[in-house]
Amino acid sequence: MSAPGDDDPPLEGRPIGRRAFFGLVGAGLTALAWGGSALRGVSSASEALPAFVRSAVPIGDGWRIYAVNEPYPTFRPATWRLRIDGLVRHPQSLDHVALRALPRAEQTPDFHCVTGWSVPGVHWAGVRFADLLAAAQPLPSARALAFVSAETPYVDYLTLEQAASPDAMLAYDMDRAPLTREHGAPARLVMPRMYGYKGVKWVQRIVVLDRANAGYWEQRGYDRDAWVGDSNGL
Ligand SMILES: Nc1nc2c(c(=O)[nH]1)N[C@H]1C(S)=C(S)[C@@H](COP(=O)(O)O)O[C@H]1N2
Ligand SMILES: [Mo]
Repeated sequence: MSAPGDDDPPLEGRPIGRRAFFGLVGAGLTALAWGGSALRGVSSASEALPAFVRSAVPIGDGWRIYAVNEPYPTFRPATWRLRIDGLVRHPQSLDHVALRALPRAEQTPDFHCVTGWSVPGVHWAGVRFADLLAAAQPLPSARALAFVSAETPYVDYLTLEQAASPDAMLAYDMDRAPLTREHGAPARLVMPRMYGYKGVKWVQRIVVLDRANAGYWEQRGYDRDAWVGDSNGL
């Protein structure tokens, strides 16, 4: 990560709409208003740069690509599976087709990295956690989710209450195209009101737990949970 910025993004809304996770019904979730759309292209110049250059410089449309253990994981559609296990009645193993067959959610929030850069109006499509976890049936003792990246050792956590917020999702499309490799293909966590480090890329496993732990950057000094506008920003 680059040096922390002095000008963190302004304070945004505090957590909203918390409600009992497993009481959510589809109608209640989908009735919530989501942002409008924004269609943005991928910078072709940045795509042509080798990965080691892209990780060091802005890639033209505002994004910096972060990884802690290169090379980036490779998505192989034939063999990729998303595992959902831990405190669940029915552990799941979803391929990318099954993931995309789940109820689809979309939103267009701004993206904020705690080091001071932001990308306005990023369109995401993916699956909300009530829908993603429905078949697994979390046990009554379940309180949190661990998001395990294929890029070890990157892991982060949400409480079930946080995961139930209407803008939390496992995203598979960014700006109306499948996630690119550097942005976390085929699935990444999106939690727009928290800083970007909560957004685990290359998610390959979700473990249902009885409590949340400190995530990768939280173990290295950043605030737990990191609501935008509310982090120490180091
Ligand atoms: N697996 C993994 N996920 C990650 C990171 C990382 O290094 N590895 N960096 C996080 C941070 S600090 C930010 S700001 C965003 C950046 O997203 P981008 O690389 O798609 O721009 O990814 C987050 N998710
Ligand atoms: Mo970040």
